[in-house]
Amino acid sequence: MKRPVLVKLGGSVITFKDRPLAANIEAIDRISSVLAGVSPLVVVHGGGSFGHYWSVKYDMHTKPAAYDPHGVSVVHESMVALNQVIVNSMIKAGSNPYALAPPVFTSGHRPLPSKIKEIGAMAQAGMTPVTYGDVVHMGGKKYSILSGDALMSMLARALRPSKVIFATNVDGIYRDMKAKELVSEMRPDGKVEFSDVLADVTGGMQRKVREAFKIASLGMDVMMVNGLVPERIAEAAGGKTPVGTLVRGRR
Ligand code: IP8
Repeated sequence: MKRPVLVKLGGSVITFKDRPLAANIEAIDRISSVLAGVSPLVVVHGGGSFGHYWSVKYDMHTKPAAYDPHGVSVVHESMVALNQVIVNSMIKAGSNPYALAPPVFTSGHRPLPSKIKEIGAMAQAGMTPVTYGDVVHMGGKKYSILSGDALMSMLARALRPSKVIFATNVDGIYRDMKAKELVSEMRPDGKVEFSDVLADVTGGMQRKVREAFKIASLGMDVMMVNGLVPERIAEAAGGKTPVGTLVRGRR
């Protein structure tokens, strides 16, 4: 059995973060072409100017609370809409994507192990499960934003992918933000400077790095690459080390 590749497409790659509800179709299509050559594969995507735009408008966060129910609908539907763009692009590129909203395999923020196993089985059988950050029910009137980065850790823990790739709109982790000095390799306990990094509703780059460290601590290598140069995703998926930051899995 070949272990799957797990890829997160960050919102900064698949949408224009400074323009509400604007998908970066060109970037999505280019990434889809690359992903069509990767199998088995599981894809997670972020919210960018869809989910994050509405989460800010409705003041919704990762903290479980009784948020405006209308906001819950709007945020969720915006993610479904973005997911449709991605899935349709993947179909056009020749992949067999299968969209799964997080509540199919989670209860609140907790994984449903038998359901995640099915995701693995689907990937083995030639489908590409595609899930995304979303707003999820936490019980009663409470809801919470579950980020795609948190889903990455959850899926990595259960599926033990051969490669874990985070695609963002930057080349990787920088040692020094001002000098833009890229860290090509680091351990999950390495120091990272965050001062200049803007956080979004779910924590932006800081959360990504935290989740990458978590996954690396479980023994898997994590590659952070620039998704606007999709060949780097292909190289990382194919076992090469492209321009980017490799967070070495703890052995
Ligand atoms: O972009 C959050 O997912 P992320 C999705 O992976 C929403 O943090 C609904 C804001």
